Amino acid sequence: HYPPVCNALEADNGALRDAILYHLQYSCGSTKKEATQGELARAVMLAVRDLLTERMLATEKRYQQHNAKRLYYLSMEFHLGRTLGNVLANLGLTTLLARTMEELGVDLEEIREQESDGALGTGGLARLAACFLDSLATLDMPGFGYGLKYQFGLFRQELVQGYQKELPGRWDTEHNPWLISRPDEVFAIPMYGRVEPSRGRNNRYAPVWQDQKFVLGIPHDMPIAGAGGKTVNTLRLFSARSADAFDIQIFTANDYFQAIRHQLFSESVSKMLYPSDVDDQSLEMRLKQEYFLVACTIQDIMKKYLKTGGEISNFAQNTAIQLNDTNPALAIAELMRCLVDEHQLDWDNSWDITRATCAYTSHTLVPEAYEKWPVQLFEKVLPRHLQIIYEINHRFLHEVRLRYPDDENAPTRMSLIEETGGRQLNMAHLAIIGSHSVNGVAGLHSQLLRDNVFPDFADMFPERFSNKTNGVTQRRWLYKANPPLANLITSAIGNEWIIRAETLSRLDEFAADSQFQKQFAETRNHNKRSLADHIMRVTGLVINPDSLFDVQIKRVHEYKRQLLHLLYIIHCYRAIIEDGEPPQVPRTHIFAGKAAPGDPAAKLIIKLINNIGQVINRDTRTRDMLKVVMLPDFGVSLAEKIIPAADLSEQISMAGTEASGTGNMKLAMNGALTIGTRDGSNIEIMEEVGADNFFTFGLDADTIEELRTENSYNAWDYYADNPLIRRAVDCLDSDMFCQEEPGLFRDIFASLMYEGDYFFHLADLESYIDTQQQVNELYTHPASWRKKAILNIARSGKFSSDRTVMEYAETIWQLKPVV
Ligand code: DL6
Repeated sequence: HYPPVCNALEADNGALRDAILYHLQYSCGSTKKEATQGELARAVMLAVRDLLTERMLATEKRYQQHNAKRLYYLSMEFHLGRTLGNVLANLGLTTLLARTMEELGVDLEEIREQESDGALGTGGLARLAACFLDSLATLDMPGFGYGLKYQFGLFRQELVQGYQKELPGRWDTEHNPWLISRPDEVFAIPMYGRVEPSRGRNNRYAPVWQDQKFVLGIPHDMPIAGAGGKTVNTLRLFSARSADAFDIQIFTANDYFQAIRHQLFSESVSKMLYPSDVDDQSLEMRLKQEYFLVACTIQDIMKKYLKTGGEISNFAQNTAIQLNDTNPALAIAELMRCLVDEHQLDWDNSWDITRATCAYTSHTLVPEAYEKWPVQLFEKVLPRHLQIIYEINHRFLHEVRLRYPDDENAPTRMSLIEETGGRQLNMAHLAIIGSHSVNGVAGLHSQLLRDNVFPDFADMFPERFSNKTNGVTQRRWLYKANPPLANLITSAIGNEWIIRAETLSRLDEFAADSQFQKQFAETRNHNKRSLADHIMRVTGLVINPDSLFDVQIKRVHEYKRQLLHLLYIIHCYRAIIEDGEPPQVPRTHIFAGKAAPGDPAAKLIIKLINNIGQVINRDTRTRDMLKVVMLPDFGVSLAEKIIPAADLSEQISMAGTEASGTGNMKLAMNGALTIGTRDGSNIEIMEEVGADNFFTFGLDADTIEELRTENSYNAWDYYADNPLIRRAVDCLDSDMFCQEEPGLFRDIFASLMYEGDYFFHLADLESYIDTQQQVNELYTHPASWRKKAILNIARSGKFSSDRTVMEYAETIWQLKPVV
């Protein structure tokens, strides 16, 4: 169903103009003459939202008529980016709106720039969730996102003298034109209090949770349009409101200040995404908000289900819940509570329903990312849920003992309650036990989950474990982000690729075609020049648009090894200034990424990138052979500018640490060649595009694991053996890049040389430098480079999130399109 038709609008383009002017007057209280750019943007978005709302209502009606099974995708994070451009692209309205705006004397681009990125989360799982929503709607599947409407989204990053500074994000959740608030559909969420034993029906043990504090959850719906606009699903975000009326004490005491304090207490639940590693207070807030999300969601799902006449016993046949990592894993305990306490179902039936409904995706191999809650805190906030978790654990450990009678440690290893280092609830264990499916997000990741992270569970429930390699939506990341390339592709193979990415393979036959290559080079030059302009505007730095754009854009974290890339840059710099050896091709190294506010090591790496850039960019000896740029405030919109211009994609995490990566897919889909380790989905990208069209280097995950287990890796060996490595690493011990703050980078030197180089930088550096040399050589042969770049695009079809979502739908959710 692509390209879409915009129905009556195409026939009567005055309709869109009238809708915009209507909203300008009645929603913004302004006139065409007086309106600010912000008001114009709001009016445009509201007019477009009207179109979505009609379709959203029609979609819901269709789902009801078909009594369709629904998927609820629970995630604490959704990283949406800007919505307007995406909706216009998916509805095929871009040209019509541009024309309409022209008639109104307004530049559509400027209007689009007014919108800030919807960044409700930090991790790659947040961006993945947004891609999944796009694919679900495009595939006409009843799949709904459920999350929180944070007042403050992901922080905005500024670079002040090279240091990351965190400022409040710009996404306006209060007056966001895309959100439809539903204050009448409020949910009351209990927390704290205590549980009293009691006897219910048939003298059955029926605990009563009492003296709770209530927080109200207000839903806000964001329409999510699929390509062609036939299906418009929703992302439902909850905000927290005070529930004074529920708190009899406050209500009767009539104490104004107490009431306001209570209001603040309640509303803080959705203020921001709380980190769990800062202090006890934010840990408690984090627990409350994770519970708030799952409790609002389960109440909402149940209400909708019962309203349409559903029988509780058939709940799982009609409902699938996907847990986006462990953050929403409490949904398992909450669904049990709802079935047992509120619907008086017996335990075994409730457990069968819960397990058949829930499925869990893990997105990490970083041990600290697996959530654990101190039992004491959990008991204070969610006393009834603790009882339920104890009961789940009790029954589960009984099964474990029966299954592994000779392994007396199995119950300790698999328990939901960890007894060492303070009693803690292990949420990954809860997620595995309470789900019918557990998946990783790339082949290697899923294998490591089975073999290293959860071997006991994989042994006990082998049928539960599977792999679902991630994907990204080609509609945002190619069609919308890179119009010159998208148009070229369409002119060669038609536009089916927009909804069937596998048809990109038709480009294979154009890879060696000199005319196509020439046009491809033109799109690339155009994009590189646009990015160079942007860099000039933001940083004041002039870069050579004909240089090789070497791009590392992702969260800054030690395991992603921005430091390895920096060591290579230092190596090149010293080769120029000391050996008089200019690189074979001029390069611009482009970095962008945020560090977690509580990660000092990552923050120091950001400072190092900036300082290296400052020294190198000023040094006239490097002329325009070598430049280093750090662009601030990485997010979806910035990625959309950088990716279409990238020549080389750096995916250089230590093997065995990156669960999958999705930036690697976006870059390959846009024709960048990858230099990458055998980690995460790099492995599958290399398999798809062919080893000849991918630069790989470094130790693999097994070797690293082996060296670690034998304790036989010693960074000093590499330091001693290779003078080039020594020369690069020594710079960090000197003040070469920190004249004004002597000794600033010694901690980095120490982490490499005295603290064991946990992420094996030195072990991989030589092979990385050699492989970068192959990159240079290939770049001096433009026809060969372009051929490989085109082959990367042609063979990236597998990495569409449409494929990923179809795999989830078929094998986990049993979800069908409702056309
Ligand atoms: O699955 C999406 C994305 C993966 O591509 C990344 O490799 C992985 O790091 C990321 N994980 C997270 C969660 N937390 N941590 N750490 O965002 O998920």
